[in-house]
Amino acid sequence: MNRRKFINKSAVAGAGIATGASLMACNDLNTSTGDVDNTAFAKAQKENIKKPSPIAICTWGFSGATAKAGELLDGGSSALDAIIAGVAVEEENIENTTVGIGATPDREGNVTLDACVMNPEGDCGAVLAVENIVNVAALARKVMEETPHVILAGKGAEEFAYEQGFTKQKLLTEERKEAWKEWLKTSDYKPEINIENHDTIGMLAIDNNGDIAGACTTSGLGYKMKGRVGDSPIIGSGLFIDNEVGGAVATGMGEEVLKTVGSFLIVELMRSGMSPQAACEEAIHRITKKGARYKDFQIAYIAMNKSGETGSHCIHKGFTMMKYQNKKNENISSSFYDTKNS
Ligand code: SD4
Repeated sequence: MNRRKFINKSAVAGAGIATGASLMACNDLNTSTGDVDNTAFAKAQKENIKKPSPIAICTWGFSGATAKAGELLDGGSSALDAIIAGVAVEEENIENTTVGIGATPDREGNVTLDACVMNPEGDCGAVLAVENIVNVAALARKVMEETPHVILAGKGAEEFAYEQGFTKQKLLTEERKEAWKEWLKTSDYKPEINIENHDTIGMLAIDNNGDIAGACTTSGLGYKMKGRVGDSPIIGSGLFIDNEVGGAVATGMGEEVLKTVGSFLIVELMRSGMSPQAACEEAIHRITKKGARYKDFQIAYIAMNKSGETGSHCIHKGFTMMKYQNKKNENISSSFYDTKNS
């Protein structure tokens, strides 16, 4: 058996464990190409999975965001509409120093925002390093729906926003300006674990139809270099959705998420049979196994699969995930890797 066929057979076995032996028969190898017949697999998976009642989960303790998304989902909104409205709560929250208005600037004093969205059809949109626009997740959705492109960056994204009717708003508040001036005295770039540099909101939702969408929106790391973009608007790293399988989203030190394409990895691990929890743990392990550097940064993942199971895992103690389902809005402490130093 060649290596490719062996991998395909392993994937078949994994999927069988996860979703029942009845699926095994549907994962026939196409003997001419050696590929798993994914169409048959997806169809069987759909038929076998009981639809959960709508769920919204998000990174950190943003209860207002999941409450908003949950209320919309319960009222029959699509997962995409619900998450755009949900994350907007934090984009418009002046107290959140890592998202939207009131965010921490780069080292030159400019607030630049990154965001992306993915819909159940597998389409995506992203905006990078955008200034003067608050609701950048909604803007990323416009890129997805109104342009032939996936990513718009900088001035181009900002100009497109005005064409689409977004208003120009000053994102740097007096408080953040003062804090930045204070920072300039040392100019010490040192993102702190679980402190204000890590409050990105990533949200995943499953709606009444059982369809999954996701969004991620952030100002990135405080006092970053001008032009720096992290993982959050990069499809596959900060966010990934496959409506046949589930979704995942990241928060924390974006450079390390980018190097391991974390969210795509989690979705692919779930496809091969892992639970959302186990898949998040493996994605964190891919980072921590590289060496002791992980001691200096936090990364957290949350994930959800098609049957509504959720999971989260992070490097250091202190990360929480919000989960809304059936009118219950809970803040759940995440499991973590570094039990020795946390
Ligand atoms: C970034 N991942 O730009 C983002 C930062 C973050 O909470 O998640 N902050 O690297």
